[in-house]
Order: sequence, then C-alpha cells, then structure tokens
Amino acid sequence: MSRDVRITAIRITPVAFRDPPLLNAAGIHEPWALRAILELETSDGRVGINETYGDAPMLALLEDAKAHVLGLSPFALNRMEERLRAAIQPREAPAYTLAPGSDPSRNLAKAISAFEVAMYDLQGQIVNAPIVDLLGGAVRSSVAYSAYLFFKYAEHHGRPYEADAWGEGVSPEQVVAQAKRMIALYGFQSIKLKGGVFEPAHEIACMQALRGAFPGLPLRLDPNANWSLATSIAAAPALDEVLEYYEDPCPGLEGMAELARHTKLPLATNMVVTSMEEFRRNVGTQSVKVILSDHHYWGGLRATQHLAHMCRLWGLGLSMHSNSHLGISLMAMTHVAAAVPNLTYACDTHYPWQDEDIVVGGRIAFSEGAVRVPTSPGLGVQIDRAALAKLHDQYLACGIRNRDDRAQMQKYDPSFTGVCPRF
Ligand code: GKR
Ligand code: MG
Repeated sequence: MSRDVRITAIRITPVAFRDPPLLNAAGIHEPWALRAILELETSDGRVGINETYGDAPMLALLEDAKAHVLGLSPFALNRMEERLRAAIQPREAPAYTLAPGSDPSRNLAKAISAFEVAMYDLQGQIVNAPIVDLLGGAVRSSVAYSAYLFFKYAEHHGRPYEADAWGEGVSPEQVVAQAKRMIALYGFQSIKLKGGVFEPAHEIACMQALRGAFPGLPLRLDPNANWSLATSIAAAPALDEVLEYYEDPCPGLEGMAELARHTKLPLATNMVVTSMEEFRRNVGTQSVKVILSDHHYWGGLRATQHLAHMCRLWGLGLSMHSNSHLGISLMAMTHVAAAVPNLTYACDTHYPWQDEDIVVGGRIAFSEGAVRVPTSPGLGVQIDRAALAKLHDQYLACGIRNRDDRAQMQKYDPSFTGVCPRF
C-alpha cells in the first residue's frame, strides 16, 4: 500500500557548476555557483529528488531539518510543514533583498520547499503521474521562459577556466548580440536585462537598442533596487514605450509605492514582496502590480499556487524569478508554472548561462523559448550519478561556500563598495 511507504534516508549533496562573470547590482558572479541536491529514499526503494540553494547556511538548515522529515509518508506534506514550522525559528526580514534565497528570514519557506518537491517527486512515482497532475493538472503543455540577459565581462578574474562562448556584454551592440545569440539558441519570445550595473542612461540606451532590434518582443529591465527613487522616477518616461514591466528599480516597498504614483509602467518585484506578510503590505500600498514567484523561497509548489490565487484575488500579475540553477529546478519550475492558470508572463531562468547539468540525458531542451511539461511520473528527470559526483568534486575543490558577488567584484575594482542604491 502506498500509504505505508516511509522516508527512510535523506542525502544532501552540495554541487558547484561553472557560472559566467555576470554583473549585477551587488557585483559580479563568482566562477562557481552552488546548489544542493536532495535525495529522499523510501521504504519501498524509491528515490525522490530536488534541487535548492547550496550555500553553507542552507546546507546546515537542511541537515537540521532532515530529522523532522525522516519517517514521514511522502504524502504527508502538511505534517512535514507542521514539523518544520515547529523546528525552525522565525527570523526578521530585511526591508528588501537582492537574493531572497540567501536570506535567513526565508529559512522555513526554503526548507519546506526543498523537501516538498522531493516528496512530490515520490508521490508522482507512486501514483504514476507527473507532479503537474498532483497540482491540479496542466493548463498548458509547455512553459515559456524569457531570454535573461546580463551585462558581463568576457572572462573571470584569474581565468579559473576557459572563457565562455558569450564574450563581453557591456555596450548596447554587445547586449543586442547577446540577445540574438540567446534567441537563436533557445527561441525565447521575451527579453529581460539585469540592470543596476552601469549608469541608468547607458542601461536605457541598451533597452532602446533591444527595442529597435526586437520590435515585437516584450522587454523587462531589473536594476535590483540600485536606482534611487528620484533616478527611477526620472528614468520612467524613457522606458514607458519600451517595457512590459519595470522590475525593482528602487529600494523598499515605500519607494516602489511612491514610484507607482509617478509612472504608468506596471512595477514588478522579487525583492519587496517575498512573503505573504509583504504581500499584505503591498496590497495596502497599491504599489507593485506584478509579483515574481519563486517556489524555492516562497515555500514550495503549493505555496506558489496559493500565491497565484492571492494574485488573482487582488488583480495582480504573476511572473517567475530565478537564480543560477540546474535542470531539476527547471523541471520543478515548469511543473508549477504549468499548473498556474494566471501565470501570464514568460518565466525568468538563468539556465542558458549554465553549461553543466546533473540530469540523465544532459541539459534540458527548449523549443521556441519554452520547456515541455513532462508527462512521465514525478519530476520527470533523474540524477546522472557520474555528473553529480563530478559537480560535487567541483564543490569540494572550488572553495566557495557562500555567494559573495561584492567580494568578487572587488578583485576587479578594489574601490567597489556595493552600496545600494548606487545611482
Ligand atoms: O543572479 O545576479 C543574479 C540575479 O541578480 C539574482 O541574484 C536576482 O535574485 O535574478 C534575480 C532577480 O531577478 O532579481
Ligand atoms: Mg528581479
């Protein structure tokens, strides 16, 4: 009987994979990005998998949480949440954060999500259904993602490995070339540029160049709160006809609320609405109109569906956020995105920036910018053990245990402070 199945062992394997020198408000990506791979073994010999953040505090959190998940049925999601809620202390949230995945105030949500997806993978294997069916069934057969452009350097400081194939991405011409290459490779039908790196006038010129090169495609710009409120207000008119949404230009919910009074552009965020508490405050301020969900820090796939219901109730748009990730995360994102009727924007993904993966069959394919929703049981992907061992060895060798974009940038420019907002 499936009801008798129990989780008998949990393995957490940290991995590191090559990540290009991508620039953002905090600095620059390090040569290696970290993730953790979870494997939940059951009494009937199955293994449910998932992928989540891999920084040292997250690994410690997962190790501590393991004891509360062991012995549960893979179907006992509510019990798992209840146990983790009792075990993980609430922490105060900052006013805004560039990477909610590294924020300890999201610990409970991150831990629930990490185990929930692996338990769903087991459930799917047991009942012979893809996760999307356990979430109510697919409302679309493929999930659209956007071309996620970054300003970038041609190679990492100290050249730890061969330079990537993308080259430098700094000038408007180079940004357009990056978009053309990404669209030629993946077929994306919308474009996001990670901003907050150079003078706003330069970033606006890049957006205008993208508008000229791709007249029909929706465009987004995300300065990650590195523009002051005044700068964000001043920049808005030049972006009015260019953007589908204006993502986190300035810091804090109050800042975004004030900006909303000065622009007709819909404001989007993955920085100031990252929990239901912040959602409530946002509704009160009438500020952000598009929320970027992320099951990794919102508390899992069910919590993402809950967020989607709340967005529908309050008439808010819903999109999806991403950090550097591998194929297991991409599959989990695809399952939940396929089960959310009001997820009406193409989702973010960093996946094109990665050239390694640990799933059987290698990197996941995109067709016309979209990923097909799997129809095989559970997540629909399995771990390639040799690839996992290789990326774990990279983790052991790389020496990085916490993401630090600012310290990495100081290797190029010792005067870089990372103070935000910079412009
Ligand atoms: O990976 O550089 C990055 C991004 O800036 C990431 O940290 C953000 O959380 O992609 C994210 C965003 O949309 O704000
Ligand atoms: Mg963002």
